[in-house]
Amino acid sequence: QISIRGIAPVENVCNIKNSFNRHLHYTLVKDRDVATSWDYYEALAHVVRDHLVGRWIRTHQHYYREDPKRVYYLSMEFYMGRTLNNTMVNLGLENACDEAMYQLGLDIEELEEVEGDAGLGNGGLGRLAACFMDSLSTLGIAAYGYGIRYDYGIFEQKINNGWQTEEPDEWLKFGNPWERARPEYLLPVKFYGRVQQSDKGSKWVDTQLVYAMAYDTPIPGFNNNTVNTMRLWSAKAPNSFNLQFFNSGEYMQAVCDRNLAENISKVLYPNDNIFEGKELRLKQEYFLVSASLQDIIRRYKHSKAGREKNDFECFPDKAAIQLNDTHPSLVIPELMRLLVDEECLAWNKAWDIVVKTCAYTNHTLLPEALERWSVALIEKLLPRHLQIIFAINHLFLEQVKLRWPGDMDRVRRMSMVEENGEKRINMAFLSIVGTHATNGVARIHSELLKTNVFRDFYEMFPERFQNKTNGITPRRWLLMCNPGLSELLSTKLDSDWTTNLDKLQQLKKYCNDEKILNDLMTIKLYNKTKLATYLKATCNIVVNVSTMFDIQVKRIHEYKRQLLNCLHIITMYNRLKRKETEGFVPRTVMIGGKAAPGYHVAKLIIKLVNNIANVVNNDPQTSGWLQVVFLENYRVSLAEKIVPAADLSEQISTAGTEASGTGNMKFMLNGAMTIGTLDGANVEMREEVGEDNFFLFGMTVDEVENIKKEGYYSKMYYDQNTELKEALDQINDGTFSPEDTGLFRDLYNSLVFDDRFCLLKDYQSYIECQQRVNDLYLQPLEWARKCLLNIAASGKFSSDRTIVEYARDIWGVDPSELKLPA
Ligand code: DL6
Repeated sequence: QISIRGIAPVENVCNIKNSFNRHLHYTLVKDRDVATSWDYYEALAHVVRDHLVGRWIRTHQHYYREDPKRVYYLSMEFYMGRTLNNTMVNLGLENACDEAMYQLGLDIEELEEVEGDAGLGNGGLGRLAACFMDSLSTLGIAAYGYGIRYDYGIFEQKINNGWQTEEPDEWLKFGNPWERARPEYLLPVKFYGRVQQSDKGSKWVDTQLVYAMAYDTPIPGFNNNTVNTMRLWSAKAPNSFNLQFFNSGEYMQAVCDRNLAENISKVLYPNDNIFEGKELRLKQEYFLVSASLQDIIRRYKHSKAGREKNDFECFPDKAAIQLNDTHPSLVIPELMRLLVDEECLAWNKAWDIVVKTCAYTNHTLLPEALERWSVALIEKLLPRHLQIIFAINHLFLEQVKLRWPGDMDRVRRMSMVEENGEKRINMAFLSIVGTHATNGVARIHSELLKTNVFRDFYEMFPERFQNKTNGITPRRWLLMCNPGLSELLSTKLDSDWTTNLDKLQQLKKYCNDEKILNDLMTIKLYNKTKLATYLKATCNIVVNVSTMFDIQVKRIHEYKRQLLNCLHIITMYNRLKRKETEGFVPRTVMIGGKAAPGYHVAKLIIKLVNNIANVVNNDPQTSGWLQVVFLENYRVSLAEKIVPAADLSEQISTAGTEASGTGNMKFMLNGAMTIGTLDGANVEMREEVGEDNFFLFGMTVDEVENIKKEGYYSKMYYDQNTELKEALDQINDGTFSPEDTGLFRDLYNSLVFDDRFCLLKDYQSYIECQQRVNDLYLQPLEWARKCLLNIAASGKFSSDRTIVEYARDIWGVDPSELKLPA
């Protein structure tokens, strides 16, 4: 395989070597006799970072001078993964660094492997934020990401005897060369206390104080010298924390208790699509909101516009705040509090500013994921905010009454304050009312927002509802992770295809070019071999690269239906046991993903996959035909190895449950075929590539709705389908758990007697579709042709396209093609 890394100018290589040696010596205080691989990685990271600094400063000088409207992306998660390779790619330093390391007797790929992932996210929502940061910089938009610098990111998953166990993610253990702490800018964040009412207004008093300390990470654009900032907040106790202990002489106690305040940014909540309702999480959300808004307002007041006008009149013209799900939705009452209580604006004026400035992205329809905070908890932690939320709700419901006089049921349905059972605030309702735009993340999802969960709100504010189909950054998810394919594309397409991904369409004309189809298959085989080598080296798993790599990697969740995949594996296994091998394509099925630590069913699913693997992989009768692999500790850096190696991508959620999915796009871009339902972005992927080039199965959203309305009895499908019954009975009878025959009974019962996500109904259609996958794989050229067509049709799913749409339709800013000086 030829590398796309070209030839670097000699002087650059020389400079990099000098700089590397200087950092090893002065920054790391090591020589080559004692340096560890981490030292080498860190020295190289500093070399690369040095190239960022000038661009970073100049970008912000440029923003200060030009005073463009700023875009603020507030997110509780930024799932960044590794930084070194991405920075080299975006700055065009890859070749020179590669050569310099080579000349120093080091292997750059080995150094890259030393870096741990910045795992400050759970899954799709956090990774989307990371892709957006890359696109915002690449598009020259004056954007800032605001989040929390968790000391511990998403846990490390270990598999012990088939079970998931969690270990803390100590990502900061050796330091983080990419961030810059700003201890000089501590911002105060208040909690608890009470509200003092007087004729001068409301005052929040007797509060507990915590400081937010900024850590800045540079976000370079691709080849445009723009470097934006991701600012993450870390909690610091003030010196006055627990003053009563200091005063009473309990110095040790007082110092130890500083931890209580600093725990706010200690650890990421490891839930994906599940709302837990814990006080510490609410503290985290407010911590992000309060610190970020203070920073945003400070920047506005110091900007040209803020200084000239000296009021908030043009604040919405100068700042757009995007809420990544409802997690930062306290922005709405907090900005009201700042404008009304602190800046003394009239309520209506302030409300107008809040609505014009903020916008909300919804990422899920699952009821268990929607944030509904207990009123009692908000009252305790943020008493003034609760008053403000009540006032917002009151004024809003007055509008509802005016618009639909006498429709009290509608008023009850639309109240942000839920009164049945424990009183709760529905944060999605607050977010729709307090912003000028609400968007879903794929067309089908955005439609469902309007017709299902938020139907009343759509009727009230139809103009606020939009769609912004998700995307992924082609820099990380193609250029960086698949150099072989990138090189092939670069020889066939216009050179700017990485920033104009629609140009992948130009590939279409090669769909019958056998040479190119063969090249494509050679690249795939190379990527499969690389993954195989990695699996052997890291987990001692041997896989056969001439089998079909059938891959499902994503968080483990019932709605994503990893169990449907299991039913297919068991069905294949049973057929092989019956010697039905004719025309059977040997497969390696790989499943990976983390389960939320408190989600018992998800953890049981992981155990089942591992136990099935145990049985199938040790059966000499099926050996060579079928292998099952559970991929431990699935994360961004592992995805970068898996995605380019996939033949088949499994996107098999029940229609109407996956808001978008973004893994599906990564596989498509890297030339895998998709087997999937009409759910999330699958719908648009299929539309782009054409129905002949997508393996579709399962019910549509309407069919799911209807079958549920009519009364869905999954047991009927179990009774009627012998292969399905056989597989389920095996799960139940201990075939896969001989040491504890009842182990999977709960899984069996939930499928046969409840089956919330309709696996049994979709089983037959899935199995038949998998047969079509099998049959196509028997025709390698035809398979390759469809893979090529998938790559060619994936341009829409660049996050650059997504961000251009946000910029135009929601934020009112223009991308800039200006290349800043290096
Ligand atoms: O929009 C990013 C991503 C989607 O691609 C996934 O389909 C969706 O499940 C995920 N949603 C969440 C919701 N979390 N909460 N709350 O992670 O968003």
